[in-house]
Amino acid sequence: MTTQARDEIKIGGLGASRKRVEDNRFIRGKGNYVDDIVLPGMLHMEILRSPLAHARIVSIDTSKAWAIPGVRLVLTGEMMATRNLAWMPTLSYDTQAVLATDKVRFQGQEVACVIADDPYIAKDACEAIVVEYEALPVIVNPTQALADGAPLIRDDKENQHDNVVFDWEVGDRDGTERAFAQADLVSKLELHYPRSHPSPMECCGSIADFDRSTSKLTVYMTTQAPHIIRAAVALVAELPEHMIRIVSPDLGGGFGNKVPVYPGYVMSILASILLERPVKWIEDKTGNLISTGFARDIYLKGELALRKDGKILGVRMHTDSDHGAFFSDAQPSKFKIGLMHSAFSCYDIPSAHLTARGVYTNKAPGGVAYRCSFRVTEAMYFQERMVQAAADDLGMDQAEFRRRNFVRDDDFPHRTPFGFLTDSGQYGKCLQVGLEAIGYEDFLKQKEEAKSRGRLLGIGISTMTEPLGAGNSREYDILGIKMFDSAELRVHMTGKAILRTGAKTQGQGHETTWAQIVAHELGIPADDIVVEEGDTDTAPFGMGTYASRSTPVAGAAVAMVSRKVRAKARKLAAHLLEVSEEDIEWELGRFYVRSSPETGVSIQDCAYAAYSNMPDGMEPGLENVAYYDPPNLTWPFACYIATVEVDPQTGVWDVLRFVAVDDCGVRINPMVVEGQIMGGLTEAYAMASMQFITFDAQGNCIGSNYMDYLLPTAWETPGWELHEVVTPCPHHPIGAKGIGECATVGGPAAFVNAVLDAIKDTGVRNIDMPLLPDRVYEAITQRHDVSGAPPVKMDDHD
Ligand code: MCN
Ligand code: CUM
Repeated sequence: MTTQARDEIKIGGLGASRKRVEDNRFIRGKGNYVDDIVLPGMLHMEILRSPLAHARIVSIDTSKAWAIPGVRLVLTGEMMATRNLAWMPTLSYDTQAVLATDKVRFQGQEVACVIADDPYIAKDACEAIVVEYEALPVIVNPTQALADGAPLIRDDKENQHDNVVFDWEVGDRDGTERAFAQADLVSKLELHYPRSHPSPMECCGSIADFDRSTSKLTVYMTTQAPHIIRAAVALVAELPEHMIRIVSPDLGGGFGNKVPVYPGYVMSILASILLERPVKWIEDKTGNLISTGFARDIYLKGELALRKDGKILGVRMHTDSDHGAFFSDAQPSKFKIGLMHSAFSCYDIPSAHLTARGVYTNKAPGGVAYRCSFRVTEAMYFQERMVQAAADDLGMDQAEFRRRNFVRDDDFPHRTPFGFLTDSGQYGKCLQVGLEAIGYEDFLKQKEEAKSRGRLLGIGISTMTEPLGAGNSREYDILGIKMFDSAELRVHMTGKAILRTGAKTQGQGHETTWAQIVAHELGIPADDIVVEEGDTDTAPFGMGTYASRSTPVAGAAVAMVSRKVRAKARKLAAHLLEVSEEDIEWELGRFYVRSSPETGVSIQDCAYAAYSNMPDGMEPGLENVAYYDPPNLTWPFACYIATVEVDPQTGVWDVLRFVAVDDCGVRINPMVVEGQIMGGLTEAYAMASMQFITFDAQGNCIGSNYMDYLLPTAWETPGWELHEVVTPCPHHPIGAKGIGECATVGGPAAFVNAVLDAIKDTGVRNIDMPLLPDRVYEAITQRHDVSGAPPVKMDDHD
């Protein structure tokens, strides 16, 4: 029989490198970002921020600000307190000041805000506010926070008598101790993963619009999780949920920065309710860099118990994480240090134990997330740095050491040392593809040869599997709300369709890729499907986009809702073809009679029939909704290999080549996947080589603008050589795994391992990121480890 099925690639189905439909408006300058939205009668809000990192507020005099023509409202913490809004709950069961009342606890903290006719008046009025501070001693790292007699940062909290946020542990303490007792060798490493900032091009902002006549509150805002915001506003501000509409329009990048709830959102909402006018708040770049969504800032200590033949017997880890003044990490509520314990998941290790301690410091809230599935970036960086150090300590080839310890292809499902369940992967194969692509053996020879001429070449490998796709509602929730997602599909009479999900694209291309899943399931051309996300009045409930959960969870819901629609279309087809449903077969885009394959109807015929010719008793229309609760996380795998040359005279290092082998299961859109990998690797390179955001001893944030906090341009960025391996996810309806964060998670260790490999003869075990030339030079010439932990004395190396 000759099939009449639609050609899947031609209709933009699974595997088609379809051009991103959203780019049609972006490259024409027709994107619709929060700041593009102008409402009638709209006022503007600006925030006054604290210049000091730790100080008691003696007084705030707003009289001069009120006197400026065009000023409509000046808000202080005291006024917020009368509405019970001076403090708000965080996503990690802590509280965070909306506007400071008693003290300021980090530089850049919100102290007051002004709402005025235009943003310039509001800014001038902020400057007219007089705040008298009484400076307090400042804490900028865990050592200071934990020292005897350290000043108490969170004296607002009853029962908080020190600066410890949590003390937490996971794993098997006794079993791990036994493993270490049996070890031939123990390999140790200590390092600091520095603070970094997601720094999307678009800063945060909101427009709150409260309409007294309808009691409806509409908020346009930069959020990756609009439904969570709606729930938070309903619960915290005690407004009825059906009267709240959160709209997240086009986002100019998120990278995790747009997950938390920020004071600016809350203040614009309260101001709009008080003034009964729309109030717009648009953050500036410095405001974004100093006060929102920092990531990392964690001290890691680790030990691997090793057998002489290279087998890893056990792993012990301790982390001290710096959370800033408020514990506002966005993470599943069970886990205090996110999914840090996903470390070493790709290796077959009998026992592991992790202790984690979090502390408050006088810095902006940190640890939120930046292209990491809840601390996974730190976990994998640490893992791969430790693996390389251990191979060196054993005197074993680093590729061989990994190979010996990888979980084998036939050993799935596999329980990881900390108790996760991984379900699929071909780790050895990915590594092999990478080694062949980089020409491993040849490079090692070249390296030896270069050494004899005084040149320093190095090769760094990073291999990892990471947990992407937070869900499965048994184990994952945020503030008690279970992690699942949803999709709603409505097929119109002519076979065109609209799809909505509970996720929210920030640049990942959901408008393109979700339509491809529908095309794959229903044979409706992707161009005939419009995708909408981000409006809580129309989208079904979902937990939003972070932890690369969209494909694993919302994407699965898209497949499932398409299947529900197909099941109904099958009934319509049976009716049209006048046969019973059992006699109907499906091929892409078409139902046909099994005994007579030429006799069939298209999915579009069925859609028309759903509105014009349905069988007696059938509910009209062709639409459905699916809520999807994934059985497990998805576990993509990646192998990244960098080769570098280090200049011993200056410490400058260049990337010679970079090979990436990614296995994210079935790829919906290979071009979009490659874009995700290239972007992620660029961010990884930035962290490894140049991004530097730190704090001096007074808690001043150094790196509060793009002159100091560097983003790599096309000029500095190395070329990426991409390869793929496909191991379908066994539980995802189309076999896909997440990809959005892999390269940022796994990338940094490849660069750092490569530089340390190049200078291995110095005996240096660690240089903290970023590997600035002066740090590398110091390591080469002084032959000691180089720490980047704050406060960094800027003139140290003169
Ligand atoms: N995809 C695919 N095939 C797969 C997996 C994914 O074609 N097997 C496609 C998806 O359809 C989607 C994209 O790749 O268009 C990323 O999918 P996924 O891995 O599910 O990640 P999310 O969509 O959930 O995106 C979140 C992730 C995170 S958490 C951060 S942080 C990050 C990232 O995506 N922020 C980004 N990538 C970003 N890319 C851009 N441009 N902007 C951001 O802010
Ligand atoms: Cu961890 S940043 Mo992303 O999950 O939004």
